Amino acid sequence: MEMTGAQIVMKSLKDEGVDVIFGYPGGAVIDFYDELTRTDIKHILVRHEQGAVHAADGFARVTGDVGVCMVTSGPGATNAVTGIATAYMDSIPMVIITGQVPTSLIGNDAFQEVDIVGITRPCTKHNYLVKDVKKLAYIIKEAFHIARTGRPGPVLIDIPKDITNSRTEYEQPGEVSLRSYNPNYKPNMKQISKIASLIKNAKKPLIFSGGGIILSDCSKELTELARKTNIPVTSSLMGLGGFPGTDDLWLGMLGMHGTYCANMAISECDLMLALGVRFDDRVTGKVDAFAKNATIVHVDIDPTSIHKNVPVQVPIVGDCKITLSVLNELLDQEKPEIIKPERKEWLGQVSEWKTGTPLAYSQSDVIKPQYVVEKLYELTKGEAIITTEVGQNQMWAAQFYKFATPNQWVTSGGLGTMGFGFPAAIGAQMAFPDKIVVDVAGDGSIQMNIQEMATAVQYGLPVKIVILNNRFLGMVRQWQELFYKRNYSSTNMEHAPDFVKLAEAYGAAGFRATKPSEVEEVLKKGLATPGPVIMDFVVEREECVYPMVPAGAPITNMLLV
Ligand SMILES: Cc1ncc(C[n+]2csc(CCOP(=O)(O)OP(=O)(O)O)c2C)c(N)n1
Repeated sequence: MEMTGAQIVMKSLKDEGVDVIFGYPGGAVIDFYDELTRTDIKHILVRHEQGAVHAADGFARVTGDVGVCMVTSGPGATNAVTGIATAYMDSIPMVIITGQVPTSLIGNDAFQEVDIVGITRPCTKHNYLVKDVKKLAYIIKEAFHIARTGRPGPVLIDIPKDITNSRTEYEQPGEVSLRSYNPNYKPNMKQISKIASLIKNAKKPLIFSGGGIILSDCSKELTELARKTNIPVTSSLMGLGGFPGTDDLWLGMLGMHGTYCANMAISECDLMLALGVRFDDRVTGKVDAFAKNATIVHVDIDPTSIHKNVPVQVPIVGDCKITLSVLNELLDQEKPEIIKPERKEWLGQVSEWKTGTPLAYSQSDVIKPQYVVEKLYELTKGEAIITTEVGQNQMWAAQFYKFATPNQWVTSGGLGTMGFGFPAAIGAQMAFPDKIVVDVAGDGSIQMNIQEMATAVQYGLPVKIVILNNRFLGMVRQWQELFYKRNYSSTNMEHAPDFVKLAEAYGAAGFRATKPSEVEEVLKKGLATPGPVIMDFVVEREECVYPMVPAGAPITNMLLV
């Protein structure tokens, strides 16, 4: 059957199982938008292209599916770049469709022309400029395949306007086969038996789990392994929720704002099982001092991440889920007492660190941000999907909300993008209309994409925003306090909108708490109010996130409360 490029795009999206896309129209994509009305694909019209990409990203993070967004050429495409880089850094499967000027005008400085393929080459897993409408269907299929397989990531397809409205005989594309791209899922069996014997002989073993555990959907296998072997677990920011935050073996997050216990344990362990992690500098601190007594096993789907930042003794390239299932089976063949020793000394030491130096903050007559997160955890019974902005708000959410399940924690870990949380929450809420979705925000970050309030209102998405309002760019102010002699250069944010009125201006509800005694009441009211809500908590201005490891220091050098 003959079809236009625009029709092929819609058919291909349907064939990939896409039922929602986030986007913003313009001349170069107007044919797609025209065609969209003849499909049952739901389109969410955001207010800024960055919002569209973060929303598709949030959708992908909570569902594990590919998130899809569509933006126009030129400024539409460049506005999307921050979102694309955010997804790339956190390995999130996404397909971004951009419009492009007609093929004949490419390179002519045409109106709204930009080389988005060139611009996004370093921050996409792969990208395409479509030059032939006959290849369009296959390219889309390939893009989805690349986005969701191996180490997932964003894939961009740039489609010139003439390709969109030219016609071709449509043929269902065959299976994707790429000579140069064959991710290796199956781990080396010998290496896995090596892990089993290392576990048997280790006195002080530790599991360090990362975002790979969430992406490969193996939280169950990880939990089984830890409980079967009595090995304590810590994780990176991206790994939160991969292991139940309420389990006795859970030590909390490690790294710059990790728990005392996790940072001590990683420094003292003799065996580290690093699963789906990339050894970010926020985790390792000074690399030479990182886990220097440990034999490190590193399992990752991406061969280029192995030995990249930290030398490892047992590298395993493969899928975490397959690796852990095989390892669990192997361990089951051994006597239980060998596999699950009491580990009295090690677990005793770990528990001493944990109870001796827990996450702490002091109460006062001003609202403490940590208290707000603790109350939020209590009132949502730990079951909400939590997205965050970036800064202190993100770290307090990571520290004080105990994530029990994967895909419940949505944060920009790699790029650290302010303005991510709210649109990501919109994407998450689209995926799960009946779940409670809360964006924990700073007063600075929320102003970066607050315009999406109109989107939330238009589509009736009941996202709740909890602003920890310190009238500062808090995290930068904290660095200035601790390392720049309190020279608070350009971090004062006293001039902000009245967030309650702002919510109302958009047609949403707003509540404010200024005293600790009002926190619970405002949270209860905010959570119970239908539709989108802003809850503005006027918190202690100069509260700091602790523990804190100064940048580049060994992670045992923690500044405590
Ligand atoms: C787009 C972007 N610009 C700048 C930064 C640098 N930065 C990191 S944290 C931070 C402060 C965030 O302030 P706020 O949103 O008020 O949150 P708080 O730290 O006070 O919780 C800044 C400016 C960033 N991460 N992202």
